[in-house]
Amino acid sequence: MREKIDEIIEFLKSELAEDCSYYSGKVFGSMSSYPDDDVVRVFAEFIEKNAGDANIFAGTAKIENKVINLLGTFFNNPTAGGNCVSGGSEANVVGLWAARNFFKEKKNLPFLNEEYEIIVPETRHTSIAKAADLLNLKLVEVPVNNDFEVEAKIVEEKISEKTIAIVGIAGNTVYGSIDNIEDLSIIALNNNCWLHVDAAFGGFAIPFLKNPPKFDFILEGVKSLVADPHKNLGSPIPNGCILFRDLDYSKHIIHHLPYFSGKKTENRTIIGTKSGAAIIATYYILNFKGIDWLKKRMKSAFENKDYLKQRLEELGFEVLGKAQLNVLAAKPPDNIRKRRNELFKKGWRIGKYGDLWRFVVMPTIRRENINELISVLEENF
Ligand code: 0PR
Repeated sequence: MREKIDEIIEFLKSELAEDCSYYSGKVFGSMSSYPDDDVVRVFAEFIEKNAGDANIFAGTAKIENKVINLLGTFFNNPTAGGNCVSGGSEANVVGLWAARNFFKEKKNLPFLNEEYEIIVPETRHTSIAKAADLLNLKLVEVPVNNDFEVEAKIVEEKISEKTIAIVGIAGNTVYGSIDNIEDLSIIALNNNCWLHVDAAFGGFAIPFLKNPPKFDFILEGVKSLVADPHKNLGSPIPNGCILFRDLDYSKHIIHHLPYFSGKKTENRTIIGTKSGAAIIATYYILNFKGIDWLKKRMKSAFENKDYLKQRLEELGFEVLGKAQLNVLAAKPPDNIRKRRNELFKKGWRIGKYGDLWRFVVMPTIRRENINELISVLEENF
């Protein structure tokens, strides 16, 4: 049997041959990476855990709560409540679902559901548009400035009695920009509005910038925040987190699974069955590898981002925005732009958004990977 499974694994590998691998160091177009070996070990050890049922996996449920508590403290609110979910997309939907239902609890709403609005930067992630679609809300998109940060003044102008929530992005998918969450928080407070922060990518990066802007629960207006351990924190996929200033903010999305084997039937997420192993691996990282480990990891990612930026600029790329986080959006020079297909065929994966190339410098990217990329870009230069 053992030989048989070895054989089958080789066969599966051959079936997967056309996949790229994060281990190759050639993937610059993705916010995911490979987890450290010790994290893989923890993940594999606890592979059977289903964090979707706290009656069967009571210990796993406690660890999920510990993860939320640790993250609450990390994001300046030790009493935050929330859940681990499948990723940033689900976390955004859950956050905005809670915001909508919280709003709908106000009696005698004069409009139809589909007339209510969420005000978002035009550069929002697709999952915010999915949330609006699923929740039957109108997406009101606000332009961004030259640094790809939302124009807060326009956000305020757009607020009306139909506004359910404002969304701010702390770590933009394409530009790495960080909206002025401090301004958005004041606007939200002044207008009695829910502020949802999408820090899926930036949550574990922004705190390690030299002069980090405020973006989390330290700002009173922030009611919900998304941060994805399966991005910069290096957790195995799937793990995103949705945090609420207070767990009570999510009480209007509670559904029950009454046929469960014990008393814990409450659910505040979209998915039911979910990977306990990923949550336990996240707990391992936060509690045992620790914040200093994360700090070092992000320091290296930022240094490599600065290095890549310099090398790209030497080649004639125009890097846009403040380029603070480990994502670079850059206009390639014509001679390089033409070589995209060739790069793709050689296994390089670089994001593309209109005429921009997008480089995500995940913490697992090493200096030699950048050097190799640059030398390929320099070929026939
Ligand atoms: N919010 C922001 C700001 C994001 O950048 C992303 C994902 C999400 C929410 C949604 O997160 P999940 O993908 O966990 O649901 N950003 C990446 C992107 O769209 C996701 C990704 C990762 C896509 C790796 C491709 C890939 O290879 O680029």
